[in-house]
Amino acid sequence: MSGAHGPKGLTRRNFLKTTGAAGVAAVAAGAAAPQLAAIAEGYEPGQPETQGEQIFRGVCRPNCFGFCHLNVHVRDGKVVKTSRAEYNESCYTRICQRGLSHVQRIYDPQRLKYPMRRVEGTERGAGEWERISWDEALQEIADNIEDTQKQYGEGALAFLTASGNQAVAITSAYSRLASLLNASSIMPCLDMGSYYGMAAVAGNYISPLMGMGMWEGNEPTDAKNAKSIVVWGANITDAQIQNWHLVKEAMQGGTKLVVIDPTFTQIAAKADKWISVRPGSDTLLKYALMNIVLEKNAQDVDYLRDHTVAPFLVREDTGMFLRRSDMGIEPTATGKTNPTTGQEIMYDPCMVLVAGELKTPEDPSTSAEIEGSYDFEGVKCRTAYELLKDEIAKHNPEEVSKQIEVPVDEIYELADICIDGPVYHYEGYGPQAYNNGAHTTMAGLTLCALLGNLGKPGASYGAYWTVGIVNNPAYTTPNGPSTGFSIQSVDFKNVVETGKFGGEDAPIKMLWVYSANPVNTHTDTHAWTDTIIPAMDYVVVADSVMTDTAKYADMVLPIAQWFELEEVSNAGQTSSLNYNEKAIDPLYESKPDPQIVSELAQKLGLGDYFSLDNGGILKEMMDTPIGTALGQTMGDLREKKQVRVVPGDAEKKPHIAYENGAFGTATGRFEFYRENPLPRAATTKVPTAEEIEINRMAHWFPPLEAWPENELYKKYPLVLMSERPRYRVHSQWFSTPLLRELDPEPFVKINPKDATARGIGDGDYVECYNDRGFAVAKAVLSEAIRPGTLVYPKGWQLDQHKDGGWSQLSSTEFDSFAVNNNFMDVLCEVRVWNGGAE
Ligand SMILES: Nc1nc2c(c(=O)[nH]1)N[C@H]1C(S)=C(S)[C@@H](COP(=O)(O)OP(=O)(O)OC[C@H]3O[C@@H](n4cnc5c(=O)[nH]c(N)nc54)[C@H](O)[C@@H]3O)O[C@H]1N2
Ligand SMILES: Nc1nc2c(c(=O)[nH]1)N[C@H]1C(S)=C(S)[C@@H](COP(=O)(O)OP(=O)(O)OC[C@H]3O[C@@H](n4cnc5c(=O)[nH]c(N)nc54)[C@H](O)[C@@H]3O)O[C@H]1N2
Ligand code: SF4
Ligand SMILES: [Mo]
Repeated sequence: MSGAHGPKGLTRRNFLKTTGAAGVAAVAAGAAAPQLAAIAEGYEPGQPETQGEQIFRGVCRPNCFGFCHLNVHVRDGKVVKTSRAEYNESCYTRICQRGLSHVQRIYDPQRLKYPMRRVEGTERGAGEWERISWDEALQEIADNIEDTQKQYGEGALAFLTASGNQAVAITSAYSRLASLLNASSIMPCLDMGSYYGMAAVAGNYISPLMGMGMWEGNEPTDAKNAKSIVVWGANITDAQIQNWHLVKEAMQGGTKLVVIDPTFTQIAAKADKWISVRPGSDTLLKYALMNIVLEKNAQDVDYLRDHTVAPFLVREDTGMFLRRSDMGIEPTATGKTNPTTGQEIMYDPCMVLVAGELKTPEDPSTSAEIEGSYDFEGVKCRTAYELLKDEIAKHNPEEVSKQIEVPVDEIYELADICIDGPVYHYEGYGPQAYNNGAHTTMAGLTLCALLGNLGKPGASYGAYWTVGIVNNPAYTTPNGPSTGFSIQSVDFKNVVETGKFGGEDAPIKMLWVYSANPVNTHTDTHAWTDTIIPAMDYVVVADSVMTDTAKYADMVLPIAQWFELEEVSNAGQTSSLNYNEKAIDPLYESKPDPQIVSELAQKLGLGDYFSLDNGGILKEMMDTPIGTALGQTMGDLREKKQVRVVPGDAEKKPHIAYENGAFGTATGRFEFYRENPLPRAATTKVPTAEEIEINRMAHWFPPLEAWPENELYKKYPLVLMSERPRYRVHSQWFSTPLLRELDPEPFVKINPKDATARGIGDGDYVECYNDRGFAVAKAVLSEAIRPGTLVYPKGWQLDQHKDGGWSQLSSTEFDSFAVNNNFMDVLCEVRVWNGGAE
C-alpha cells in the first residue's frame, strides 16, 4: 500500500524504532490525544514492573477466536500498557498488535462518555446529539419499551447482538431481561453456511462436558500430526494470526501446506502449493477429488460401512431410509435423548444388505455391503453410497477443471495429497460466504468421510470454535424462555416489510443493539438504513464508540470497556473459559452492560430480578452443580484464570472431532445423505421441494451472483471479496491511532490487468459499485489478486471512506437452508472515482 500517513506526531518510523509492548506505550505517549500523553508520562520502555504498578489479568475478546490473556498494567488508576500474559496451556500464550494497543483503545478520544440522545427534530444519522443523564436516558428507554409493548405486543421489542464481545455476564444479563420482557431476538447469521454444513452431515455435537463444538474440527494444535494441512479459504496469517505459529511449527516438523484460495494470500505465499480456485466453486473441486478417489479405488470401505450411512438402503419413493418399522416391527424406546432435539431416541434401525439379505446393522454377524440395491415390496431401494457415487460421477476432473479454471494436473496432485493422509483440512469462512457455501462444507466433510480421514490425530475437516456451555436457565430465563420472535438478521428486512413472521403479525418497532454494528458488518447497509431502522419507532445502541449503527440510534449508551469489569469469556479456539479481572473503574460516565440492564429493570418494575452486580451474575452462572462438578466455578476461574472445558490437553492430547466415528446426527453416523433436511432456522422463506432435494446431500449449484453465467455478470463482471483486516477485528479498533498509522484508509486490491483495462493506476481513488451501492477506496494494483476479482479489507466505518461503504454492495438474499450472510457472493464494477461530482 502506498504512503502511510497517520495522525500528527505518530509516524511509521518512530513506531518501528520502538519494539514490542513497551513500544506501544511509548508511541502512546507521543500520540495526538492529550489523555494518552498524560497516562504514559514517566513510563520508560522496558522498565520492570515497579512499586505502584498493579497488573491485572485481562482477556482480549473481539471474536478473532484468540481470546489471548493479557497483563493489564495499571498505575494511578490508569491502564499504561497491555502485555502478553501466560496461558496455562503455554502454546496459547499469544498477543498481537491489537492486543498491544488497548491503551489507545481505552483512552480513545472518540470513546463515548455520556448517554446521548438524538436531538429532537433532527434526522436519524444526522449526527446531532445532546448529552443527557443516565436517569433521563433509562427513563426514556423504559417508557418506550412500555409504550411499544402496550401498543404492538411484547414481541415488538427486539434485541440484536453479534460477536462484539463473547462473554458470560453481558450475555446473561441481556438474556434475563429479554426473557422477562418476552422480547424478540434478531439472530446473527454469521459464518452460518459452515455451521449449517457441518451440522447437516456430522450433527450438532453438544454435551455438557464438551461445550458446544459449534464449528467442529480437530483443535488447531493437532495440525502438527498431519502429513498435510490443506487450507480452504482461510487467511490464517492475517485473520487467525494466533494460529499461524501452529501451522508454521507443523511445517517445521515436515507437514506440507496447501492453500486453496482465489487470492495469493500471505499464507498462500508461505505454502508448498497454492491453488487459485474460482470464487464460489469449492464444491466442484471437492467432487472432482472424490471422483479421483473412486477412480483410484482409494475409498475407505471399512470407515464408510461402520461410521457413515453408506450401507443404509434409501427408498426411492420417499427418499427415507428403509427401516425395520417398514417391516411392521414397532420402534422400541431406548431411554436416551437426542441432544439436539431433546426428544427420546427410538430404536428403529435402518436396514442394510448382507449377501443380498436385509439385516440390521447392529447384528454382530453382519458385514454390510455399501453397494447394491433391493426391491422392497415393489419399492426400489439403493444404498446411500450408490446415491453418493451417482453425484460424484456427475463431476469428472476434466470438466471441473474447466469450470473452476484449475489445471487438471493440479486437481490430481491435490487428490494424491488428500489420499495420502492424515490430512488436516482447515476451513476458513471465505468459501461458505456464498449462497451455495454450506455445500462446500458438506462436500469437504464427505470427501474426508470417503477417505476415513476423520476422528483421528491429524485427520480433520473443519473450522474449530467452541462455546463453553454456561447456561443456568434459572438465571437467564427465570420465568421460562421468551415468547418473542426469533428472527434471523438476513430475514429482518423481509419481516419488517411484510410485518409477518411464521404466519403471525410481527410488528417489530423497537430495536436494542449491543456488541454489534450491523449497519457496518451485516450485508446491505441500505437494508438497515433505508428499511429496517426507519421502520423502528425507537432504536437504542449500547457501545463504547460512535459506530455506523450508533449513528442511526435515537439513544446511545456508553458502555464500559473490557478491562473495566469482571467477566468470563466462554468462546473461541482455545477450548477454555477465560477469566478477566476488573483493572480500572469505567471511564467517564460509562457503565458495564449488566449494570445498564439492571438499572433499566428497576424502572420497568423488574428490579427484584436484578439485584446482583457483575460478580454476582457470574457466580450465579458459574457456581451451578455442573460448574462445580467440572471445576468451573468463579473460585476456580479467579484462581486459575483459564479452565479448559474440552477434555484433553492442547499440546499432548488435542481435541479430536468425531473421535471413534461418533457423530451427533440422528443415526449417530456421518450422514452424507440425509432423510429429512431441515433449514437451520425458521425464516419467511418456505423451502421448495427442489431445495429440499438439493439439501439431502452436498450438491453443486452456482453462487447467486458470483458466477460467469449469471445475467448480472455482463454488467458487473468482477467478484467482490473481503478479507479480514490485520489492524481491526471487524469494525473494532477502527479509531486506534497506532493502527491507523499503519493502515490509514480503505483500499481495494485489483489485478493490474483489470486495472489497466479500466485506466486505473496504483493509488488512484476508485469507486466499486453495483445496483445496490458503492464504496470509494484507494486502488492497490496487485498480481496476488485473481483477475476478475477485487479484494477489500472489511470493517471501516462509513465515514472513513471517501464516500459510500463496502457493505452497501452486498445483498440480504440468503439460502433458505443455511440462512447465512452472503458476504462474498457479490458482483460489481470499478471505475476511477470522479471525486463525488454529479
Ligand atoms: N484480524 C482479524 N482477525 C479476525 C477477524 C477480523 O475481522 N480481523 N474476524 C474473525 C472472524 S469473526 C472470522 S469468521 C474469521 C474468518 O477467518 P478467515 O476465513 O480465515 O478470514 P478471511 O479473511 O475472511 O479469509 C477468507 C479467505 O477465503 C478466500 N475465499 C473467498 N472466496 C473463496 C472461495 O470461493 N473459495 C476458497 N477456497 N477461498 C475463498 C478469501 O480470498 C480469503 O483469503 O476471522 C476472525 N479473525
Ligand atoms: N464484508 C464482510 N462483512 C463481514 C464479514 C465478511 O467476511 N465480509 N464477516 C462477518 C462476520 S464472520 C462477523 S463474525 C461479523 C462481526 O460483526 P460484529 O459483531 O457486528 O462486529 P464487531 O465490529 O466485532 O463488533 C460490533 C461492536 O461491538 C462492540 N462491543 C464490543 N464489546 C462490547 C461490549 O462489551 N458491550 C457492547 N454493548 N458492545 C461491545 C464494539 O465496540 C463494536 O462496535 O462481521 C461480519 N461482516
Ligand atoms: S486481537 Fe485476538 S490475537 Fe490479538 S491479542 Fe486480542 S485476542 Fe489475541
Ligand atoms: Mo465471524
